[in-house]
Amino acid sequence: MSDDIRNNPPEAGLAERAAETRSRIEEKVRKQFAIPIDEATPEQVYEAVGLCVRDDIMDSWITWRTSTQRSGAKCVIYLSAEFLIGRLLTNNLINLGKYECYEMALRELGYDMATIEEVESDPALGNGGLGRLAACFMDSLATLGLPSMGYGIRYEYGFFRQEIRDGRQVEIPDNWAFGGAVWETARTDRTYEVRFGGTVEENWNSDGNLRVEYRDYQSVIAKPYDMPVVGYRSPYTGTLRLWSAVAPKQLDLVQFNRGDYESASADRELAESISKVLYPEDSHPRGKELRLRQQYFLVSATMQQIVDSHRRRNGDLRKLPDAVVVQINDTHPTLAIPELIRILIDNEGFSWEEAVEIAERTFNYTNHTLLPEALECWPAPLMRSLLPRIYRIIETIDARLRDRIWQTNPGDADLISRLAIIHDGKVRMANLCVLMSTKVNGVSQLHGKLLKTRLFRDFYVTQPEKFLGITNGITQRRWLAVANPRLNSLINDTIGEGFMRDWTKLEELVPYAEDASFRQKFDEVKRENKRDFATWLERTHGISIDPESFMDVQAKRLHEYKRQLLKAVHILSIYDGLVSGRITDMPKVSFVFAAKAAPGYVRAKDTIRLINAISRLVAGNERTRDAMSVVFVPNYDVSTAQVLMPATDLSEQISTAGFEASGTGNMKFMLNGALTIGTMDGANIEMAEEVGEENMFIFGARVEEIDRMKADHSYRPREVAQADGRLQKALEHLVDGSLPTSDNSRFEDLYHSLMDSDPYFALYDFDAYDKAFWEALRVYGDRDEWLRRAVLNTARSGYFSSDRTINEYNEAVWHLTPIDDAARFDEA
Ligand code: 26V
Repeated sequence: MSDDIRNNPPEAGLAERAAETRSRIEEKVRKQFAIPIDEATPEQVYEAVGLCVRDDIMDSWITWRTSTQRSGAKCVIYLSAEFLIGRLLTNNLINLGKYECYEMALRELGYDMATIEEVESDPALGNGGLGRLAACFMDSLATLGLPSMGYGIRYEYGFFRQEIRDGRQVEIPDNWAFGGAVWETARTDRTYEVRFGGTVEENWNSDGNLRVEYRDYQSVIAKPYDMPVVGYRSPYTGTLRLWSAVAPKQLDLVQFNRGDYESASADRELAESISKVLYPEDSHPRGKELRLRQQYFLVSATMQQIVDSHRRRNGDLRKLPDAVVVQINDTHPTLAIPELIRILIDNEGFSWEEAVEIAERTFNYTNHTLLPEALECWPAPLMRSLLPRIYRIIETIDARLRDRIWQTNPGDADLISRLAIIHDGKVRMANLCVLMSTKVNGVSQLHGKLLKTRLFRDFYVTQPEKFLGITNGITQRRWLAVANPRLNSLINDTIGEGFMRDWTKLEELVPYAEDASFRQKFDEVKRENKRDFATWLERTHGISIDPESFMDVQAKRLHEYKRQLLKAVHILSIYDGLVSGRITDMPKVSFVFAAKAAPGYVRAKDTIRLINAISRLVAGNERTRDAMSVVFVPNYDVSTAQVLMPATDLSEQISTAGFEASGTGNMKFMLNGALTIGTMDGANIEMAEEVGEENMFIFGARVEEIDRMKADHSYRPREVAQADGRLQKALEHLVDGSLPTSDNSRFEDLYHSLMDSDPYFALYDFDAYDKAFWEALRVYGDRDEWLRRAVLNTARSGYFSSDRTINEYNEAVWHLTPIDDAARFDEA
């Protein structure tokens, strides 16, 4: 990456600073590895550079941490089982304003920045949208100077690495920490004990206080690792604290002394397995005991620490909600609520009413999905035996809720069964969250509305003020400055650098959509990004792609509701059209997919197999191979997204209306100048409001239409297929043996899922999709018109900055004072 394209023109003093940085890097290599720099490997140089950057961060981190703590400013705790942070070196350098300096220093040492950047492992501590959102939020919180801490789990193995063998997904363990440790600081001084199992005994003292005794429990020690979160040119540095599970020391000793070596090591293994691996599912929670252990481990350590620090600093735990607000990221951290109640009652002597009141004022809950199968429910017996005290507290919450409903709606047993926390032998985590939170939000306007009218309707009726929609966002630092330096500097050269800190500035680009010379430059950026992507794809995966072709990209988790299958069947119809001669003048198109499937989700994995078979089919036919190609990019992760999105022409956002809560990939593509082909779902609706429907390719059934078909069971997919010759023919490929697979297997299950039930209305929307697709290609043929729309998409994407999102959370939910102001208060 050359100097001039990573924003900031070279300034006076750069050479001096680079020279100083260079000697610091050399010194680090000597001290760290006992070698001179010219003997260092890229890995060693990466580590030395990382440690230098870390040194640059430390002072501001310490200063701001202590000054926020002392000022007593209210702080948000973002509690999440996932933080999909991606690589940190470039991001931190850009946010610090030191990218050019380090790049120059490295160049003088004979290294190029791109090589060093790629040494860093990409910590995949999340599954998809929900985890990446948490990372974007941390960036915005730090940039906006809002006092914040993220709390999560330091999984030893993150989301699996995906390889494609014989067209199938193979999962490989991902040991990210190897090489990623540069950014962490272990805080051995701040460990907490988390207890599982055993029995609890509740006794009332003579003074009328409850004494709860825990016996025969297993202990696990939670050890925190802190990572600095560097804000963009912000004096504030936030913290991400990830807990790692270790076995308590005395565990070995007691049992070893008894000569019970086997159970000593079994217990140790059980304890340490808690933070071993991220569950690679995001819509079929499987009720696994280890997952419940993970959840409680995260929230118990976090809540103990929060109460502890508050007690030390403020003394009065009644004031906790004035000092701390907790945001629960989906239901995974729900147990934080009963855990806080437990700590307040059992350790701090609060009454039930006081403890519940404090908890209700402390927590807020974000829901990320409407899929019924993704709603977490834990078997009551499992929770009772693993977390006896927590289960008792949930039972009490549930009993009191039932009493209240019985009083307000006497005899309405149905209402009770819908609202209850414990029902049918299961603990419903979402109901617990909604009941106990101050605010409950969806992640787009549509999603917020659907929470009120569907999922939480019964709660909404009695507490409408609780519910809101806050549309997701993405950080422009990572998704433009880091991922697309060319477009970033074109924008900087045109309207100045203000956009990095002020999302409203981007719309100053709007008039440039009419400026032919600007469009030309915009086009050139896209072309070069496509070449970079093609080079990267060849180098990393040995896959070739024509950088001059139209890039049509669907990149996201693999799920039926996201309808990769609709796209795949449509590609088959194009194949047929080219072979039969029905389609003649089509620009060369590369259909690019990137997606990981949950290891146990058979239909999703089958869809990957299908896409790869189509890829071979197309490449094997001389009438199609030069007109199109189908590329499956393996191992979709944050780093892949960073090279793929800037190179995309057409972004596929084609979920069944009413199923995609928001989407955030859609926003990243938009920011990077892709046009969207999409349904009126999630945040697509708001994208259309921002850029205008005429600058997108909107198609397909709306929520109301889908709802109607679901209600009256009127949809007959087979009839839809039979009425459309092209669709019928395309579908036949799945079962007629024409698709090349290594074992001659076919795709009967996928075929029947579409023909017999098609729960996500893929065939229903096929024709509308087809028309929208050809319209997109038609517009692409008109270069000026396409570019005009592409520029407008970038220019109108500012609204989707996570800075806007975080400001909305702050105004509606958290009520924090930005640190600059708080610091001023402190001085006064
Ligand atoms: C569920 C489970 C179940 C148990 C195993 C681990 C696990 C991990 C995650 C989930 C929930 C996934 C929900 C999710 O990622 N939703 C996505 O959230 C994005 C951010 O709000 C949003 O843009 C996407 O539309 C939504 O699908």
